[in-house]
Amino acid sequence: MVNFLFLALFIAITPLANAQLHFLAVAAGKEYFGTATDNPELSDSAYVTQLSNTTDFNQITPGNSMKWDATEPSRGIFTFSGGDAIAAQATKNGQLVRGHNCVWHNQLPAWVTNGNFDNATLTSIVQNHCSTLVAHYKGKIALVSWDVINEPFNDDGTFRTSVFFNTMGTSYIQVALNAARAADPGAKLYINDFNIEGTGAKSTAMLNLVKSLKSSGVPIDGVGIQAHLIVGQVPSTIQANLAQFATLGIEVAITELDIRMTLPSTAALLAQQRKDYQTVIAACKATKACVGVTVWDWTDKYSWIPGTFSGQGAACPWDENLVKKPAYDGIVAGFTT
Ligand code: 9MR
Repeated sequence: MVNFLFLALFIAITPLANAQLHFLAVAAGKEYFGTATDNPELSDSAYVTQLSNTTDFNQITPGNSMKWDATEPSRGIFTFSGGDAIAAQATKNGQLVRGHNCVWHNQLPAWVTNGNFDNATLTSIVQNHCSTLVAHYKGKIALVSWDVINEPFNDDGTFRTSVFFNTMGTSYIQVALNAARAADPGAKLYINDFNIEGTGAKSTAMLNLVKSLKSSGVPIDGVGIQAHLIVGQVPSTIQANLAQFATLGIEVAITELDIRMTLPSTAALLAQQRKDYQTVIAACKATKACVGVTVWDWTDKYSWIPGTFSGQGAACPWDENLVKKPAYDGIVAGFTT
């Protein structure tokens, strides 16, 4: 109660320009506002200062260091040093963590991709990987959720081919979810994907997958909506789409938000980006089941976008010099209006 009064007072006296994203998220009924981060960035002290500003970020997601290539580089040999460094950062700051991720077609060691395992062997490999990874962090960090399955669909809503799908069919999904549940019964288990922000074939496929998992008694607590978006192209159905997921009795989260543009950035593009951030945040705010929002790093200095989409960038709410952009005010407006 005292905390709540303090928070209410803080928000009341905080001018918009200094508004704090986590406090505003909580005032809007959410559990967290957070950001991705990555191990190489932790040696940048100016970066770490803002990463540790828990009035903006009370949640972090490791961008890479809990993935399969980092955590089980050889079969049965687990290395948690990178993930543990992010976990230690979160614990030091009192921040929540989203675990990311157990099973993904990308960033796999060659021994998994090229192992030619049969169904039974790969099943036990997936089981062992998920249970060892999830068990390692159980009780060590303030975990909000695990992305147990990452990016299972193609954009047309068909299942993505991968070593897992090709060998095990869709059973890899339930194998991973069951293993994660057994390893940490308290962790919320998510399936996470991109291009499911608006209604459409891929979002429908995700809805159908969740329905079928639930009807078979497979544990599933949430859907992560990545939201790697493009300035001026936020789907107009985003709020309706979030509402559809909510009707399944699960939670949703915006897990990897960034909104890219073709460079150079202009005042007009930054103004549109501000609106776009506001639209996404407002959709989460309006959806009770939407528990939080994570940006896929907070500064353009460490964004993945320019390295993947040539000529594009400026996708984050802070610029390369760690200065807030209009997008920051868009997030504030999304939570407060
Ligand atoms: O941010 C991550 C980047 O540093 C890696 O190079 C990349 C490799 O695939 O993965 C990025 O994170 C991805 C996330 O794990 C899943 N959704 C898409 C993200 C951007 O590619």
